Amino acid sequence: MSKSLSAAALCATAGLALTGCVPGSQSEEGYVDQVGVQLFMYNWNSVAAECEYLGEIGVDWVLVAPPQEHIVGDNWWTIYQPVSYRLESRFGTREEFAAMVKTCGDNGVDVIADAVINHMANNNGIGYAGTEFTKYDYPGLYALEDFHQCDITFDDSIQNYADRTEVQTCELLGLPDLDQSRPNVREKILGYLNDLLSLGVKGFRFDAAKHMAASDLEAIVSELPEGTRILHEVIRGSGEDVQPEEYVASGDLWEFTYAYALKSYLEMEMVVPEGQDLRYIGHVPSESAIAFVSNHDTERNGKTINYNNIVDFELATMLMLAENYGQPMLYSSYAFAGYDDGPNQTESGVSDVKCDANKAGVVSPKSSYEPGDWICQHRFASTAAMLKFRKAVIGTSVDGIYQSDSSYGFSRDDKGLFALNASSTATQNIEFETTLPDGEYTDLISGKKFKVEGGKFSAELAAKSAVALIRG
Ligand code: AAO
Repeated sequence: MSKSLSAAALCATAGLALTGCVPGSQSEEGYVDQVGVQLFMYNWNSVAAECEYLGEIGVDWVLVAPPQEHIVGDNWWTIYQPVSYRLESRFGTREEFAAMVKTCGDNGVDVIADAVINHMANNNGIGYAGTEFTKYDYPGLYALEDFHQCDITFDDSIQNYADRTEVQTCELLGLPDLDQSRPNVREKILGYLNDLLSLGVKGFRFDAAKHMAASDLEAIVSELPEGTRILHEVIRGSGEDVQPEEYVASGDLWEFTYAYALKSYLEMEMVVPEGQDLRYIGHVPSESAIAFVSNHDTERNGKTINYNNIVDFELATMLMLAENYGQPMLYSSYAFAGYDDGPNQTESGVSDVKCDANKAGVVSPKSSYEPGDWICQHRFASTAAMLKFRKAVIGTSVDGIYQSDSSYGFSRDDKGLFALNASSTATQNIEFETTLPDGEYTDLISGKKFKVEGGKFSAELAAKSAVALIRG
């Protein structure tokens, strides 16, 4: 059954007032021509092993997990509790990390490291590399005075996300909150980031950026070498005082609203609301936005499509790559039974990733996965096809938007055309005017030929399928 949501309903889905929904603008500035991938929980040797393929299909950067020493345990989220800035973790040693950065660089893939600089571990104990610590005391790094003691909430942890002071000085999930306005804290953070840069890392995802004052992050970033990439994680929250746009001055931003909208469109088998298109769903200006289908938090909290609906995951990824909003980030991960479940690991750390690839390096999507399976979404044939499409249409605009029933399509000037049918049951006969000149075109997804005649494109689209045409 096809359903359609109004633009206002979509914005409400994303937790926003309609007035907050502004067009994203495509610009030649920034990194909009690039495509990244988050390889979640891949150990360093496994990231290195994937970089040759990533380079071949045209992925520009890979986001790797936080590399610093963390608390011990099987849960995936141990890596978000730093104990020290030693590069020794369940993903490998400092040497393995450095070798991975080099291999990826040799294949034209930049490494961006997830930097957890908002807080330290909420625990007492011995870290993965053997560092002894207690909450608020991490030997050689930070002591009690380096942390905020907010004294606003009953347990010092954030209760009210609408309150800026609480969000930025109380503890996120009870994690001891570093005070980034202190010279000692800035110096230690910069020491860590510069150490990673010295190994060839090209940039950072600032984890929990919302919980650090934008001005403190600007001060830290201004001390880093020019050209260091910064990607802020600031989840847009309705009615919250701290909004993503505050951080644009010092880096790019994940646009969560875009990912939520993709889920709505595809799962509800609907077209994009009349008069709207996906470019109007992202709020952060296109040149500063990271568009994505899913990430490691949202694939667990139900806000975005995950591998359990692999058909929609694939279609959403295709649509994102066909569009021109922001810089797309692909996502690749493992199957899990419960929220906390980490990937398979042995005493020597997270097990190597094994993608069930054919000779061409391609992995086929499966209708179901066992916990612990690596999905290897980045190796789906449709992703490689869409990266080719993206390359062929780079710099063109999205125009001639077609919306009907469950189908949605558009042209990319005189270079390409993309169309999809979101219905899970019905074949759709589509026909629309296109800016493509008359002639024969190849669908990069199926390899089939299609014609544009009399300025119109027409096709029969099977349920849950897409075409991506370029000339030839
Ligand atoms: C673990 C345990 C906890 C324990 C803690 C300390 O699970 O029970 O208290 O240890 O002992 C990860 C895991 C956590 C784990 C943590 C530390 O996710 O489970 O805690 O490691 O090991 C907020 C932050 C955002 C953060 C997110 C999880 O703003 O930065 O919470 N994400 C990053 C990482 C994440 C990591 C951390 C930070 C910590 O990506 O993996 O945690 O390093 C609203 C707010 C958001 C808020 C969310 C969730 O979002 O706006 O700011 O994110 O709620 O609380 C709509 C709404 C929007 C809402 C969103 C999501 O969009 O409009 O307002 O839905 O519901």
